[in-house]
Amino acid sequence: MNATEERITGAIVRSYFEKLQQHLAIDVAIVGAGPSGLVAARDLARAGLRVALFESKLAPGGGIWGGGMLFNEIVVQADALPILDDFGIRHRPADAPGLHTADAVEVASGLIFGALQAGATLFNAIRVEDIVFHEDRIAGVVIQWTPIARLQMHVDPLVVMARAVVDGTGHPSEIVAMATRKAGVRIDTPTGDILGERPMWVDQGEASTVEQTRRLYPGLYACGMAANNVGGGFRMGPIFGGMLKSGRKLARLIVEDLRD
Ligand code: 48H
Repeated sequence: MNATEERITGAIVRSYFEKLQQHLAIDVAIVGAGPSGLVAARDLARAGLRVALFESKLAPGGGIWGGGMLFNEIVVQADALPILDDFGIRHRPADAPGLHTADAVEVASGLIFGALQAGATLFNAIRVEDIVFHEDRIAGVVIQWTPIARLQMHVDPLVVMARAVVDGTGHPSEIVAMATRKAGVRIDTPTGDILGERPMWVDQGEASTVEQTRRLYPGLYACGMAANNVGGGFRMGPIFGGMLKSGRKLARLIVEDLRD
């Protein structure tokens, strides 16, 4: 009979290995588990697609947790409340027409739980450090443990192949930057390149976040602040309706594209 210690380790190793092995070639790889990526992951998983989120931090949730300047409340517009409702996340009317508040910790944990319960798989503490580029198509992500990247250890990465790769990395749009800088591809913007985020203008930024959520190149999509940065939109601060709606729109687009 094995000692309990050995059985615990064995259970974790076998279970994680199985999870990883089932996600070496998937339908959708979402890079970044912020609000837009988490909403997209839930909708895509519910549509029956095999979805994995890769999050470089230990805790998924991106910029939700801190609310506005560490006041851990966020604001959501009325038209995005159905998305919070789908996750069972509570909200309250704010003392301002059309605006509601929600506890940032409940939103972050609720979105994470909802995405996983729907069937998406989340790999945390894993950083996407490169993309796979095959004959004019983004075909997967190159992954590495975050601590290895942080310590700058010379360790080669592994690869996950995906029919769709989503840049959900927030402000820097890291994955689209890799596509334009390293693969040299021209993406679907007026210049063929990333236009860059503009200063704060809430209404404009919220609208453009959703508008700019789209396919940028075969196999490559962006959502949330990454989409906004790519499309040259304004920033909007701690209001999250645009991020939630961006995730929902992205999932719909990918479901349509992958059906073809
Ligand atoms: C793996 C990575 C990598 C990588 C980054 O920024 P996020 O919260 O994402 P969004 O776009 O869904 O939400 C944006 C929102 O939080 C926000 O910042 C707003 C509304 N700002 C307004 C304003 O005016 O400032 O999350 C992105 C996630 C993070 O958790 C990163 O750790 C992760 O992506 N990430 N994960 N590999 N290479 N790069």
